[in-house]
Amino acid sequence: KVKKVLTYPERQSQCKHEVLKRLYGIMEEKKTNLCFSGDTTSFAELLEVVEKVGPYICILKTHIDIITDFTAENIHKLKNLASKHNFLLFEDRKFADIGNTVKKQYSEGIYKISEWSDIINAHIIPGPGIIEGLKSAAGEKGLTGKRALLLIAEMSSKGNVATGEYTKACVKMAEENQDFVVGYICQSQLSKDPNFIHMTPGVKLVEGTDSLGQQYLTPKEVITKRNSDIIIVGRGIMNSDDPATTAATYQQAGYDAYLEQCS
Ligand code: BMP
Repeated sequence: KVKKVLTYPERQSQCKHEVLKRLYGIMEEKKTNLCFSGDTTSFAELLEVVEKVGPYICILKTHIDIITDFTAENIHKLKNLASKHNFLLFEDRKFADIGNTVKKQYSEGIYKISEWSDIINAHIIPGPGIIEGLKSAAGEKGLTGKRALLLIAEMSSKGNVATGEYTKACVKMAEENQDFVVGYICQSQLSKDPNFIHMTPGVKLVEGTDSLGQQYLTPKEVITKRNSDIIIVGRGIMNSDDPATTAATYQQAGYDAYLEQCS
């Protein structure tokens, strides 16, 4: 039987970006390809649930702008949880403006995302200037190599237009900016190059939809059929009665699927 994907240690040694090397290291050590999307409007609740699911995840994805009780002190607590449980922070800001604007959105304002989020993402609608702008903001804070960008190549929602030529243009832009772009938000594998990781949202233990266009695939489908690398799970964990046990279930499902892929 031919192995379909490289193992995490193989990818870690073959990729160039420091953030990606760290991520593969965490995935191997903690045996997890689970990213938890902590989509709550309460920072207090976010900290509480992350304390529980921290041991099972390699990344915490946030939507910092939905939080009503934002404080720098809470960011400090979140960073401490990330160190304690060894996971990366990914602010799902979906930047989508010209370079000069996103540069400020990334580093300034209330949230100062570049100061705490290891990973961010962006739409490619504005062209490569968006990548340059974000990269220069990280550079000005002395964070070159410590911050990385994912490009949104495909989406999970019904009727989205990130398909075909758009997705191809996204792959091209990623390949031309490997010093900062480390992968994709996508629905299936777009590249076999270990310098690019694939993260897939729209994941639940049972396939289905929500009432606002979200479409769900299972961890097994995402990892073994679509050859993605990371499963992103929000409500599947957040709305469960026991987030820790549920996160462990997703971790196991995702990791078993990976083992099946690389054995
Ligand atoms: P949930 O598992 O609760 O449906 O959450 C999915 C998360 O992933 C949300 O935070 C959403 O903003 C994000 N997301 C998505 O659902 N589809 C995409 O194509 C891109 C996303 O970032």
